Amino acid sequence: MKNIPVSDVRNFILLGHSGSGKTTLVDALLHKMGVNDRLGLVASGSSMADFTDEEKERKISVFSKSFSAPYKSSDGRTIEMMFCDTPGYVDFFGQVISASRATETGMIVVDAASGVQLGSRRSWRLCNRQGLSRAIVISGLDKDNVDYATTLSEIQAAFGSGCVPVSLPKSDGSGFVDILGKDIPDDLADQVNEIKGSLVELAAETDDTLIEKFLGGDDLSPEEISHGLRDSVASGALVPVFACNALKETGITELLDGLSRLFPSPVDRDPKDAEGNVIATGASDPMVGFVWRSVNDPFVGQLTFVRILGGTLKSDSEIVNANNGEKERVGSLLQVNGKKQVQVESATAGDIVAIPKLKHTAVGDTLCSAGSRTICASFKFPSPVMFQAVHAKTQADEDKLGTALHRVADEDPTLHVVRNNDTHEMVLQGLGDVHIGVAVNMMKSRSNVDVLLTTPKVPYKETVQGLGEGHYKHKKQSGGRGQFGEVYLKVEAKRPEEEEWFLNETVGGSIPGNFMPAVQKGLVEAMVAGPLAGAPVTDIKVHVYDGSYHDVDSSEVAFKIAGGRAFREAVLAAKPVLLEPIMTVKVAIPDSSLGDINSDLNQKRGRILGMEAEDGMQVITADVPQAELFKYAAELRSMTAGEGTFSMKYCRYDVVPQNVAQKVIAEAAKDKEEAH
Ligand SMILES: Nc1nc2c(ncn2[C@@H]2O[C@H](COP(=O)(O)OP(=O)(O)OP(=O)(O)O)[C@@H](O)[C@H]2O)c(=O)[nH]1
Ligand SMILES: [Mg+2]
Repeated sequence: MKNIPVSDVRNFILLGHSGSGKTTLVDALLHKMGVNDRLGLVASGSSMADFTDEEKERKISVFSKSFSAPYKSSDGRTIEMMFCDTPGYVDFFGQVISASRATETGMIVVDAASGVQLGSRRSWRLCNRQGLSRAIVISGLDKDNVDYATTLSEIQAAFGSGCVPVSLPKSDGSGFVDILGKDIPDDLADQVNEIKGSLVELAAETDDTLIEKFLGGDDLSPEEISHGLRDSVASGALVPVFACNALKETGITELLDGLSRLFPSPVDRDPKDAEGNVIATGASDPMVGFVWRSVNDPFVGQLTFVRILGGTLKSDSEIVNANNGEKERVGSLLQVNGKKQVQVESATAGDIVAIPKLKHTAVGDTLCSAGSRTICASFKFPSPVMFQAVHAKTQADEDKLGTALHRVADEDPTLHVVRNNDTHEMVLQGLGDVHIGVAVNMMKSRSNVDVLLTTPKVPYKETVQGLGEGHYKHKKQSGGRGQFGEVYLKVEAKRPEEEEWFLNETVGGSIPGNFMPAVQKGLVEAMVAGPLAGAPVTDIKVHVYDGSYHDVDSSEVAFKIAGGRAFREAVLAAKPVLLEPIMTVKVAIPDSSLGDINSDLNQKRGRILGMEAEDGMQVITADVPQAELFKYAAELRSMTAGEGTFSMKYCRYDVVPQNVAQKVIAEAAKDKEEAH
């Protein structure tokens, strides 16, 4: 794709708390590398990275985007730099997880004014999990009341003493000093020497000649030191800490030089497949590419973003999707830098390219040369925590709703569209209200579909807790042939270990055997909508023990009706109750919110199961009715100033308390009335 050897390629993901300055830094880097002829600004909507309407409107990043360009470093080498900007807002963490699979190094941006935040820690953990090398960039040092030393010590306290500065702010505020570079101001000489000494000691762990040279008083070139440091950086023992002012564009050259010197290239790490086998990275090895992103481009259509791990991907070729065995035709290959798309002929290890119009490939799949088969581990994304029922505004919207929903969900593995067969609603599930809001806007802008969101209906069920009798005689005589069927039955709760739910206990042919299936059908139909709130009846056992028939007038229809009516009567007599789904939630919050969150969970009818400290947070485990949780993601965030997160999974159905059940039953009756 380019004339730069892969050993001179460096791939970075920028991650961190929302608003820490990632996009601003990417804009500064792109300006410095000449990709943009002016500095793009998030605030004025001119950012090269936050270019979509969604991002310009909200002034936050929503999508991960990669940019690459050659950089001529201060030591004269040309390095291909790739930066992937990611959203810090937790609703879009799926984007960050995806992008982390396309890169070797995580650059965690920390805003000097805010220090280490929850998003910084979340980023650190993700880099750990993915085995990425790490850099930390302290930005925003031009802001009021910030102090570099305080921020640095906060970083070291949070992430360890392996976080060592490699650039420092000048005392007069005029710029930054590259610790491994030249032109160190006198007033910083001692501090720089001390840091340099500790860096050399680290480097010397892998290179004896270096320490001898250093102790002998020889000047070590940045290249010598950096070369020795690369192993420590790759192993995570050293996390270089940079400082810059992205908005003022100072410290950017020092940052680019340091990044190109200290961090691994795509071939310095051995990429592995799902089974742990090393993937060969040479250009002539079989091609292996990992799909980390998919976008519906308004002009080009479906664009699949692939990180090449080994071999060469060529335009106008045939490849295979290793996950499903389907062949895929590659027409053109695109290098995408934000809005700019350039056609390229081929791509090798370390490159990120987009392939238009693949038919059988999804995010998380592996693409291979025809004839070879390597599968990389797919993603583990967070489960949804926000649920909204989606309704089309008009009939025209209704016709396109399914397609529009699937279009947005196809490119976002953290967004799910689930049809609830009990409530008959289409439910959009995501990671927060902003996530769902963006999906709704995209349905409008891409598919011109207007939707309304409502709190989803709870999939209640009904059952009984006692024994109830029911009887119905269906008798009609209106000229011609009449209708007759009479059924006596009892209902009671069915225990899980019992298999049979329908028991024919009639004697002497009081209901002839040929009408029994009709009685059963009547029961099955009545169970679809129980007598309390129209919810499905579950875990129930029916004993049909008597009845009567008429030689001429009895029919299947008559027995079906009699069965259904007798069943309703019996359920109402058998202490019927409403059941609701209960979820087990794990809520992670700072200590300071513990009291508020506990009392809120109590109000939500939650049962606290346990509490433990984890990663500096308190994690509460509780069983909470689903009805209380549809908007919990948003509520929790506002109660904890954005710091609280939670996950949940279905646990069981449980009886709805009387006072709540009465409201649900009244609502259901109102809905039924309105529907008539
Ligand atoms: N003064 C000052 N402001 C900055 C600096 N970096 C970013 N900002 C401002 O902080 C705000 C947020 O910056 P972004 O670059 O959008 O932050 P981000 O990390 O990309 O945020 P998300 O996309 O939400 O994760 C913007 O208004 C920037 O102008 C900086 O170095 N100095
Ligand atoms: Mg951003």
